[in-house]
Amino acid sequence: MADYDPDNIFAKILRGELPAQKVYEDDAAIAIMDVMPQIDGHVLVIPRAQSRNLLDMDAGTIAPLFAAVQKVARAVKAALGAEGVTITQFNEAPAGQSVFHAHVHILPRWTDVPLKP
Ligand code: DGP
Repeated sequence: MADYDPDNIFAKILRGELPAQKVYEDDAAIAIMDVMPQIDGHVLVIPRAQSRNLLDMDAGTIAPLFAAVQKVARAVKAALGAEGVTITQFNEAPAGQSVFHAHVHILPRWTDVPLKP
């Protein structure tokens, strides 16, 4: 696996060098609105720790990251009146990863609302 590159977009957002619509933060992670949402309310949870994806993440980063994911998913579901929540996470380009700082997608879901292609 390639090394972590500190010049990726999410690292720049974490450092405050690029803007983002931040909806949550704690000591371990931030949550921002996705700029290319697959559905209204699409949020990304991004650990502050420098990991390329889940595969190189320290064990100590995983628990607080997924605690934040659960908190944000519950809040998104309640705020938008969603019927469910899809949570996805991609590891390396062939698996669909395009930004190489770890992140988790939170997608509120409704029975009759498909994801955008
Ligand atoms: P992926 O690496 O495929 O898991 O998806 C990366 C996601 O990040 C994709 O849904 C689009 C989103 N994204 C890319 N650039 C930016 C950005 O500059 N700001 C925000 N908020 N989201 C971004």
